[in-house]
Parts: sequence; C-alpha cells; structure tokens
Amino acid sequence: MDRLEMKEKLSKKLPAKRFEHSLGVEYTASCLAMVHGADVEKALIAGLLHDCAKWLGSTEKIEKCKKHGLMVSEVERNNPELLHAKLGAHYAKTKYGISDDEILSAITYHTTGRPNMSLLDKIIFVADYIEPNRRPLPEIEEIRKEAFADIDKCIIHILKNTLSFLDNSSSDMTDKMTIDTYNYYVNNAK
Ligand code: DGI
Ligand code: FE
Ligand code: FE
Repeated sequence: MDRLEMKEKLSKKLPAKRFEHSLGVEYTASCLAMVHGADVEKALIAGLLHDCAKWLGSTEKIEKCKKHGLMVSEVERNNPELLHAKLGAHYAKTKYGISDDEILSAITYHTTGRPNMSLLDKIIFVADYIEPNRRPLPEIEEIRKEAFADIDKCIIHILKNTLSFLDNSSSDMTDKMTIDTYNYYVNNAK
C-alpha cells in the first residue's frame, strides 16, 4: 500500500478533525526529519498513521487489545485512551501493511515516549504535540522552536507540561512510562 492509499483508508476511519491532525503530524514529522537527519518517508508514514486506532471507543480499545494479545496494564485499564498507541501500531502492521519496526515503535510510544527513544520515536512524539492544527497548549511557541533547535530539550519541556497537567487532574492517571521517560531525559540532558 502506498502512502496515498493509506491516507484514503485512514480518512474513512477517522473523524475529520482527527484526520486533519494526522495530516498535521505527517508533514510536521517530515520537517523535523529534514532538520534532524532522519528518514523523511518513515516520518511521513509514522506521522500519518500514529492515531489510526484513536476512533475506537474506550471499551472497544480494551476489547481489541485483549483480542489481539496486547498487554493492558492497570493504568491503561483505568485510562483506556492510552491504548490507542499500541493498538495503532498493531493496526499499522495488520491493516496498513507496515512491517518497519522503527515506524511501529514510533507509533507505539507516541503518547508516553520511552527512555532512550530512537530519533524517529522522538520526532513523532514531538510532531504530535506541536503540529499546527492542535488547539494552542501552554508555552507552545517556545516548544515549537525547541523542536527544531534542540529536540531533547523539547521532549523534557513537553513531558514536564504533560506531567503537571496529569498531576492536576489525578495522579492515578499517570503512566509509569511517562515518568520514566521524563526522568531519563532530565538525567541524560546534554
Ligand atoms: O492522540 P493525541 O490526542 O493526538 O495525543 P496523545 O497520543 O499524545 O494523547 C494525548 C493525551 O495523552 C494527553 O491528554 C495527555 C495524555 N497522556 C500522556 N501521557 C499520559 C497521558 N494520559 C494518561 N492517562 N497517562 C499518561 O501517562
Ligand atoms: Fe495519539
Ligand atoms: Fe496524535
């Protein structure tokens, strides 16, 4: 399947706004790949497909994970939205014909990040946050500049904001992976 076919298929699955966001992540990821020297075509594909499982309802997300043998942790059971990332990687593989492990990893970790991310993981994590169709988030102008100038600094900034947002909501929402990612990048800051 070529990228145009993926796009047609995705447009039939996602609501218009979510599809527009996916296109935003697609082209933002390609720009970041150009600046940071990653594979531009992989960035386009991972960006386009990163939210391909987002349209499923919460209960459905849990059911589909069980059906496909994907682990559901306690935090994920309580916050099923988190599952769209790993389920998205599964659908990218099975429904969109993606076999590239770098692309599948970038989709899997796009919500929480992970310690020691690959360059493509970082690009999708960041592009998801900064793409131009997203409603404005705090400090977004500075975060957007950091994305192109110093991507690790940008990741710390995003995670700091996400963690403080989650902490303000309720602490049992926070996935350990999000905290581990934050600690990893703070401790390994250049
Ligand atoms: O799918 P998108 O909306 O494009 O973006 P995303 O996959 O990054 O998901 C965004 C939401 O994920 C945002 O509201 C913050 C939330 N999130 C990030 N880390 C965690 C988290 N939610 C929970 N419950 N726990 C986390 O650790
Ligand atoms: Fe997402
Ligand atoms: Fe997204």
